[in-house]
Amino acid sequence: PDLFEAPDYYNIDDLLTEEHKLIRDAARDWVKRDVSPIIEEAAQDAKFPKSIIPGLAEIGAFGPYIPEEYGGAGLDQISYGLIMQEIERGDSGVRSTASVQSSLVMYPIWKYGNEEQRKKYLPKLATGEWMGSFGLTEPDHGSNPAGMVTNFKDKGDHYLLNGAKLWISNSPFCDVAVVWAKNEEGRIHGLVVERGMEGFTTPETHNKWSLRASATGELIFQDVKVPKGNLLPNKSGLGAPLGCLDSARYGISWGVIGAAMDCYDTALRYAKERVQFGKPIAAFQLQQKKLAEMITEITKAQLLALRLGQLKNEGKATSAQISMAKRNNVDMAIKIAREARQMLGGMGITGEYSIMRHMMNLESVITYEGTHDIHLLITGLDITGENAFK
Ligand code: TGC
Ligand code: FAD
Repeated sequence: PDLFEAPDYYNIDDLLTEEHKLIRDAARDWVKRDVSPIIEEAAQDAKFPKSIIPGLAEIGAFGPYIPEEYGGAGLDQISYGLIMQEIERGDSGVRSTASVQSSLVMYPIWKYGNEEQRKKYLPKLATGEWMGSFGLTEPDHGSNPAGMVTNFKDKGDHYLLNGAKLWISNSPFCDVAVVWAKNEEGRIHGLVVERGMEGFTTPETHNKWSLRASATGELIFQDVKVPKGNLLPNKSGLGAPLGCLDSARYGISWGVIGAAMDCYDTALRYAKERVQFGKPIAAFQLQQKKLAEMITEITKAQLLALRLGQLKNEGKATSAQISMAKRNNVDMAIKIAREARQMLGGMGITGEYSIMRHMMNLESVITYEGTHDIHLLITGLDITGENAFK
């Protein structure tokens, strides 16, 4: 099939460096070649396509901004965003795998780990030889992770970990999991749990209608003996996992632009070709309204993400600014997917086109990494000083 173009209505490319464009184009080419042709079948079969792991590593999707000395790509935040955009043009589930590996597994090991931990884990995670997962959410604690009950006790030469995490991306095949748990004083710490540790299991969650090409599951800990050297020593408290989320949410604010662009491209092309009542449906005002609003919203989202990327590069982006971009851009993408799907009529519900898959995927994206409502309340707290969570 004729694969995507990239709408750039406000010449945003002129604001990118040559390096940004090279990195973006390499990711785009790889997605066209290695993801788009296989992703529909993977989603229909509800299987994560493991064959794409080396390709993800090659385009720098595992640890784009992690320094090269640890195997990362050593790129800036805008490059990270552009890579996420191109991957999610293919599929949000594939982008999820990259987000988790980079921002939720490599980032905490890099930022909160010691040198020994960085050297042990980061290079293997960067090549995809080891895949990681991130365990924060629990069956009874989703939006409110502070209430978590997963805990560890100091047993002298090791920790004893007990509890369970639910809705964990990559869990069924992960080699390592960064797990957030409370110590005996109730303080939250990150622990690196490795597959093979006795009492650690990762059952898969089946029957999802969303992110079907991404494997989701549980992390269950029954008296797991975790070596003391696996505790991330340099940061504790809820702020530690929330710091990782800031990085992943930022990547999502770019990623979903890719999904929206793919829906828009597809709907525009279809509308020009599909003839009803003697003219292409693109000639009808109602269809033009949909397309005009889509490109307007994509353009606004691009500018928001780019400015946020500049702030991140300068170390100035606040968590509340990141929440605003995640919330706005995911909402933009899901609305575009819903409108674009209607524009394809009956064809829109089939796997011949990517739109319905994007639409269903985005139902997860609007829920994970902080729901639409939670991000609104973060903005509300930031502008009023009143905390609606407490
Ligand atoms: P609160 O009292 O506000 O804060 C506790 C401590 O954390 C600090 N903090 C942050 N630090 C870094 N980054 C942030 N974004 C931070 N937000 C807060 C804060 O300063 C404080 O530090 P200290 O030193 O004073 O202790 O915490 P709260 O319990 O009231 O909760 C606030 C709330 C609701 C915003 C937070 O719990 C939240 O964001 N909830 C949503 C949960 C969530 O997003 N879960 C995501 C799980 S991972 C996932 O979904 C992966 S999907 C796969 C993929 O990415 O593709
Ligand atoms: P709940 O917190 O129970 O929320 C239910 C509803 O109540 C939501 O609409 C919410 O907005 C609303 N609500 C909650 N609190 C408030 C409030 N104070 N005010 C107003 N409304 C409120 N987690 C991980 O740790 N790691 C992962 O890798 C991961 N991957 C995921 C992959 C998928 C496919 C999915 C679906 C989820 C994943 N998650 C992961 C979990 C995700 O982060 C949670 O689902 C999300 O944080 C919401 O938690 P919950 O599902 O328990 O919903």
